[in-house]
Amino acid sequence: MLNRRKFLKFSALTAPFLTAQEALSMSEKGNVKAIVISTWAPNVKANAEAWKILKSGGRALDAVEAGVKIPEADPNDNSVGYGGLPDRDGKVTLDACIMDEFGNIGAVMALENIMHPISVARLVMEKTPHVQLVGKGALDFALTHGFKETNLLIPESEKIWRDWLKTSKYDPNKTMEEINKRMSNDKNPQSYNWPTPILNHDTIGMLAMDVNGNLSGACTTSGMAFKMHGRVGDSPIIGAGLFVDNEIGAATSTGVGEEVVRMCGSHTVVELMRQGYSPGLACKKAVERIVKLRGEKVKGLQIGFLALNKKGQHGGYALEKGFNYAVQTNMGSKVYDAKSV
Ligand code: SD4
Repeated sequence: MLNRRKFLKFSALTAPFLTAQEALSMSEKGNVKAIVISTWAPNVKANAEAWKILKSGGRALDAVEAGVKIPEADPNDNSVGYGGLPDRDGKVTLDACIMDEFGNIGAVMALENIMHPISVARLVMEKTPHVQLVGKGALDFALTHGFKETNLLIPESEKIWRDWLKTSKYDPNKTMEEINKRMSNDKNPQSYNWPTPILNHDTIGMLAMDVNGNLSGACTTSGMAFKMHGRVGDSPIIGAGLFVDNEIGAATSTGVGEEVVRMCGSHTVVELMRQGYSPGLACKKAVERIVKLRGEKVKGLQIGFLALNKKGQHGGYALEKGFNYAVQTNMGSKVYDAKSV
């Protein structure tokens, strides 16, 4: 398990002008330098995998696919892929999407039993005339292309789901709080073998720019724990959970997807960057738009945006405290705390 404190933390500044932090990944003369950024601190591991490709001159698209496969296969990440918390029927259903510098897109939604939904999403993009496949159709497509079925529900997730069934209350705000409370009363909390407190929001949204200055992004998740079977959030929806415009920048989101879908979150962030806002300020403006629209309804919910522009500047902003993100450049790996409303 990653010790988050091992990493230097910086405050995510969001001034409209270029901040020291946002300048970090730019070269002095404005030459393109590769960079990869991901939602949530534990994804330094995902960034490191993506970086292997970027540093050897590889394509951003290949980097983001390889990068997000790390949490997809990690049972310690309870919001992504294998080990993800199930829906209320006890099924782990996965959502993922990918977008490249040419505007090519692919997504899968409510996909079951496949360890790497991001690779299926990429195949949807590259091998079909469509951009999205859902449920059984997505599974059949994956199997046709050689993916193997795996049971993604690990015993720890199943135990937490069975515990949740006792009350069956769906409240994205409180679900994890209640589980964590119960776990701390558990005589043998280590039986979960998970980091505590358990989070409901380790979805990975990854954005990368390669040495040629091209942008790509990927987003993959098991979605909100104990969601209705068949529910799809923001993560696999291009424009909501992810958006890339190779002229401007890229953005991704994490948190309660319903609120992000409502205002086409990631697309909004990219459009704000087009208007001249820095990545951090664009994310802030998007969060403020949600607050203006929804007011009390989003009180206590977490929603976080992360953005990268063509200059390699990055920034994030969230509704609630606690959102952080990981950055990897040739200057190393860092974790930043994003500011919040
Ligand atoms: C969703 N946005 O399904 C996702 C959840 C999330 O970390 O970000 N979890 O709504």
